Amino acid sequence: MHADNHNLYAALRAAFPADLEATAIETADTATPLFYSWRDLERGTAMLANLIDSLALPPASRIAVQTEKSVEALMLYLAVLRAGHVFLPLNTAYQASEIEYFIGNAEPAVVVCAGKNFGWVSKLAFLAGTKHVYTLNEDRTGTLLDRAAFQGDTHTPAQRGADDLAAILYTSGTTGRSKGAMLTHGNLLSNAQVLHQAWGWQRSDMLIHALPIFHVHGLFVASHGALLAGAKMLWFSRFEPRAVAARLPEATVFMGVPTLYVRLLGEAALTPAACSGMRLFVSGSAPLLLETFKAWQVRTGHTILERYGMSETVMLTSNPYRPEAARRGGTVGPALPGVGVRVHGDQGQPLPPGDIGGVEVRGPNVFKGYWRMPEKTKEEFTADGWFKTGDVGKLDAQGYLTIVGRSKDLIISGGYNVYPAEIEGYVNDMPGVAESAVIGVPHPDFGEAVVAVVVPKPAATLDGSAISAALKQQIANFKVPKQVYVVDELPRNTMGKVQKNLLREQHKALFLR
Ligand code: MLC
Ligand code: AMP
Repeated sequence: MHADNHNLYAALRAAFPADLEATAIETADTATPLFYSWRDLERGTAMLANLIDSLALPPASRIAVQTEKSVEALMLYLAVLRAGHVFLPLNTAYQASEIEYFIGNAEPAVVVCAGKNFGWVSKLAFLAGTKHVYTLNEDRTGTLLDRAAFQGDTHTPAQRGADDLAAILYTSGTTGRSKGAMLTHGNLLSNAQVLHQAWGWQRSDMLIHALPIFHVHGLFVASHGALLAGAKMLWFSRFEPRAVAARLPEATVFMGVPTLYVRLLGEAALTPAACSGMRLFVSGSAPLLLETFKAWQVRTGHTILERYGMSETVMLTSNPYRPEAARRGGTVGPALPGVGVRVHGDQGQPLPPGDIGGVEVRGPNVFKGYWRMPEKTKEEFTADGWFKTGDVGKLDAQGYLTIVGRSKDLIISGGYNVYPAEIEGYVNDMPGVAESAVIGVPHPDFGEAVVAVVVPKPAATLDGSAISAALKQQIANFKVPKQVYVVDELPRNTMGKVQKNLLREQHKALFLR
């Protein structure tokens, strides 16, 4: 590798252990376990990168991927980095109208999808001008690997600068439409290196990887952590609490959204003995209830380390790794080294410790901007260059951050983001609907659950379950409201604005009874 090549793959490759025959990834839920050595990763990603090179794509082409989780899907991500293009992961739950938007907006040169979806995905992609559509299935079949099989198994990582794009992650959208957060090789590598130090990653670690790989948590925080340490991963294609609990005795690190911890607590096999080899449990992507934090300590003898981040910034804060006693439940810890975190008031004024305001951040991890939205990007940064997270919080005298809420209208359900405006858009388009309000209410498993409150047009009759059923045909399943209420009118303030806080209060006990 050239000394000034900032290609993230090259940095990860440099961390592989000397013994390339050692196991890098073991699958936990394939029919029989599969063992991928470090050499397999090196060769497999070389073949995929050579296939991508053979397409002679324009620089920084987007490669959009909607496939089930597999080691080959992870290799595809690494191969896109290696070839110097831009990885665009898509949630497997997304349906046609959602995929149509992402493909139309990102204009990917290549789309990779599950074989079962090839018909509709390829149609959308070809209509949007995409030239290449491949398939990749969970069982390692599909045209992508068929084609890569003819490629050479050595490849020199493309020369990339720290500021060159590595990935686009679609996120947020207060107006109902997602924005593509552009992350660079430098953003991802700097954050991976900081976490490597902060969490004491070692070659002897074994990470249980049970998160999806289309979001920051599973794709970057977890995978980069293990790869940059040259540590082994035990790979679950989906989270099954019983199966994960059974493998805890072999592991040293686990990462999850709070729902994963809540579900693991339901397993009798979760005991101090099962966790005796563990050195680190990390939680993030949504608030970890103090109740879960404490229950975990009692059941396992371990203190969960909660950290905070987002698609636009990767990781921002983390509770301390050492000493374990310095991890404080209900807080997300101090800023990571090199990251700036401050809390400002409505008028942009700095606030003293303890006061609640908007969380603003800066650092080498902060993204380059929203894809093709320079105006939106500008709005989200302060005049002095800090990114406005949309989270509301407070810092204490020791610099620990507590997230107390969000100024953005966002629901986080089981670690997935749901934008009320997007769901309201679909509901409002249905026949007989005058207007709607979508809110998040407390849920024992998902943290928050999506609920819709809908007003019919005069003389129209609406049925809540029919609205849910219709939404299920249109949008990702986790976005579909768990409950739909039909009401005569929505509560409004004197300015005519819908008072969602009153609706949230009214329905707060819905799932807690
Ligand atoms: C599944 N369902 C959900 C849901 N996941 N409902 C609400 N919220 C969710 N998150 C519903 C489905 O709609 C379906 O309902 C039923 O549950 C079964 O679907 P499933 O796919 O079989 O569910 P399951 O496998 O149990 O998934 C639950 C889960 C999953 C918690 C394992 O949601 C998950 O992996 N969450 C992690 C998300 C994540 O990685 N976030 C990181 C974002 S990164 P029906 O009615 O259709 O049958 C980020 C930055 C940072 O935020 O800081 O990390
Ligand atoms: P995403 O857009 O999926 O990257 O989601 C990022 C958002 O998740 C942040 O802006 C926060 O609102 C939320 N988040 C992530 N980690 C935590 C945490 N530990 N506690 C509370 N909220 C969190």
